[in-house]
Amino acid sequence: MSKVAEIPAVWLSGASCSGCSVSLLNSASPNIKNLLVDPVVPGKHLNLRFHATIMAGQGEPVVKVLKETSSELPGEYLLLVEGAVPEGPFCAVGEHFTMEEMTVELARDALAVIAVGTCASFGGIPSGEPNPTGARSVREVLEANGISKPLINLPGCPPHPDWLVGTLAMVLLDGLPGPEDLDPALRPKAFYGKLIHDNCPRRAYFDSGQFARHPGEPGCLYELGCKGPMTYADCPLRLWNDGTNWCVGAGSPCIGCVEPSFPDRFQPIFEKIDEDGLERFRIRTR
Ligand code: FSX
Ligand code: SF4
Repeated sequence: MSKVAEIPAVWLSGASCSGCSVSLLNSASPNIKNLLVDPVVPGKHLNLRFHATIMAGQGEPVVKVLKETSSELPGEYLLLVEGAVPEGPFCAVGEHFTMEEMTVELARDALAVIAVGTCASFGGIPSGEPNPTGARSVREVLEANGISKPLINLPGCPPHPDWLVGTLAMVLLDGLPGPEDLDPALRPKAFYGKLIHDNCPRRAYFDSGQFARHPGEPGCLYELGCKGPMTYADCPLRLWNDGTNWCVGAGSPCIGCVEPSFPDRFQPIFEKIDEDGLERFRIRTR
């Protein structure tokens, strides 16, 4: 029987709602059992050594696994982080380490870091104004600590499971993505390369000036706060919940959850973005 290579991975959870984990658990193909137990791609299996929400173990023994991963497998493991990273005492891993310390320690010796979700990628909701815990994105924490590890951002509040599973499959098949595979916000272009607005089934309404005035009405949802014209993701093509539907398809404006501007610059969610919001969006974007 041919040998299956084990790719070690550890998953840290910072300031978040755990929706990123829940979204991953909803992965349809492969399902979560396939992902954790079977080879993700032929000959390569992901060995998830630590994930606080889904592992059976607890207490000191599992924190030991985390520490051993960095000391015994330097340069070999993937570090996945969900949630933003608050300042010292506001978030802990086990009883003796802050989220910040553990993120820095594990990132230093990782093969690469994957920020799962908008909170980890850009700060997201936990770092929204006034940000009392000083929560930062993984990128900010790495930069502040002089760590220049390969970093992939997979935003979304939460991210589509395919974006993570597909990225893991790409890494296992072809190795780490090159700069040409990522956009300036370090998102894989394969999933975040297209503007929502350009693939929206309501686009003809927008072009002909037919705007819905109330949720549930036909028409373009721009006047109801849709951020599709500023948001890059493949939701209208991929759909969610195993191809069932997506936000705009269900009558809700796109809230722009994959963008660095989310949530502060895209608020109020259900109001048309004003000129000030548009300008701030233009400044930070491509
Ligand atoms: Fe953040 Fe993840 Fe939003 Fe929640 O855990 S990206 S709050 S859906 O889920 O970190
Ligand atoms: Fe664009 Fe949103 Fe209107 Fe769709 S509903 S056409 S994404 S503004």
